[in-house]
Amino acid sequence: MNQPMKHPISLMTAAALALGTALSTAEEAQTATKTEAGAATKSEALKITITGNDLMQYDIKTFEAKAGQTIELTFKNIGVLPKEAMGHNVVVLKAGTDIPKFAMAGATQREGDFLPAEQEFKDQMIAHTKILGPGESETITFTAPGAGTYDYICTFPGHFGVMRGTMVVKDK
Ligand SMILES: [Cu+2]
Repeated sequence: MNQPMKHPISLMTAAALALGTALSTAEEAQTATKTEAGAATKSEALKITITGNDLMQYDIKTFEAKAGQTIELTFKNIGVLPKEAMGHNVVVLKAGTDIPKFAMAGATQREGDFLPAEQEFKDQMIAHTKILGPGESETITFTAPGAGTYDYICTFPGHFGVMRGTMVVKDK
């Protein structure tokens, strides 16, 4: 080992360490921002906006909430096709709901926002919007249930296969 080599290496090490510190500080800052934005305290309402389009796509396919938290969910149909052909809703279901069975029961209910009429299916809904046409939006407010994973679907006939997402509820 000769002396002159030592110096540049230790400089590089110092630079790498400094860079590492800067990076981890940036990461921490990012995490803190995320926490403030996404995981509000239990008493604070979670405001979330989901859109649906003419390709039968929700833009938000999963979101997180806390048990007992108030959720203000705004759903917007951003498509242009007529409501009769491409209407959408958001129906949040209880855990364990048989989705195909539920959606089939709703598919015949054109006058009832494609929501099942039978009580056994009504009991499986946590919250729902109406069927919305192009440019329409609706905000619904409900309380996040206990910790678990809950599906939400669009019950317009033929949509539930692709138009679905999950609400993940955590205890803390
Ligand atoms: Cu739909």
